[in-house]
Amino acid sequence: MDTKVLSSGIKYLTLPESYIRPESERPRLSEVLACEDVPVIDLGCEDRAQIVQQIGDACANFGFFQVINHGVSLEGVEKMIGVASDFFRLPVEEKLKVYSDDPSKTMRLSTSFNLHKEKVHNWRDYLRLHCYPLDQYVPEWPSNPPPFKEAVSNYCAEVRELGFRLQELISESLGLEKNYIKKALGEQGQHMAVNYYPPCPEPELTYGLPGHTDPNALTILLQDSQVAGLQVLRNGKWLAVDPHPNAFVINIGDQLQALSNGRYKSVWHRAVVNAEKARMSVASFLCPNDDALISPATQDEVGPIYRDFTYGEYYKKFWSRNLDQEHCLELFKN
Ligand SMILES: O=C(O)CCC(=O)C(=O)O
Repeated sequence: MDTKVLSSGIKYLTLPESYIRPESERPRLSEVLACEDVPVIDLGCEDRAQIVQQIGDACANFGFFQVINHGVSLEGVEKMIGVASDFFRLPVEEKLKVYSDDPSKTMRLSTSFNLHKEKVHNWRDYLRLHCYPLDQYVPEWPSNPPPFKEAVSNYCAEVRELGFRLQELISESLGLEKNYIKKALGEQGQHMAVNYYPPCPEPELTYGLPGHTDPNALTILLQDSQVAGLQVLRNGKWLAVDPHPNAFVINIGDQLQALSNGRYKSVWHRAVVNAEKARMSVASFLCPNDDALISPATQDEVGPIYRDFTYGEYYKKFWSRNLDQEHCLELFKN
């Protein structure tokens, strides 16, 4: 390959060798079914107890759900998508000004997942941004396209509010006081991955992102409204989560699985690619403070499943590995 990113303008007629998964690890797209009972929770509903109940059920049984009437403005979402698309349309030389494959960088355009740790690459470019506190990180964000910084900052602030609202509802659904999760996670960080999956010549042989769970607390995912690609694992089967109009997909991350002592599931999900169309998604991650001690919030007969750890320790471990390895949380089991 002669450029560092996939979104270089080069058209690939066959899949380069370094992206081809061994037979046993391929996505088997024809076997994937539609996820028909994906919970869609209306946050505009006046019956809070009902919302709490729905969220608790979704977290325990699915590890993810979608939300509508979530309070993030349509204008904010449209501007976010607009600047993200414009960024990936820039000439490759311009994009490469912010390229790095060093995961410790707080702003970078990169490709695949963790280039130096993985054996097979993934058909994805992504712009990864640290987003909180905004005044610390915005100055280093791309200034091309020109409206990027303003549109993304506004979006980040709105999504952060939604995340906190969800954490309150999740706390209540665990029988905890409303502010429990927010207090336990300390001053939370916020990261964003703007994912761009170009059309892929052989989607059966590779992934945009292979199956993984998110290492953070909560993920708020804006899916491409036109092109499907997100799949979740449920009862051993991969199910396609088609975009729902004006909804966000909410994923429970590893930290809420640990904090709930395994009651809530950090959902396995993956992104597949397709031959005709490029796909974008914008994942916003709420991350505990590095010093936050993650320990079970609730007592139950099984005793603590995981040892106590700080988020800083967990995050370092996560990025030292490849996505395809055993679940990172397994390494913290008692
Ligand atoms: O593109 C998607 O739908 C999933 C993205 C994702 O899982 C991630 O960024 O961690």
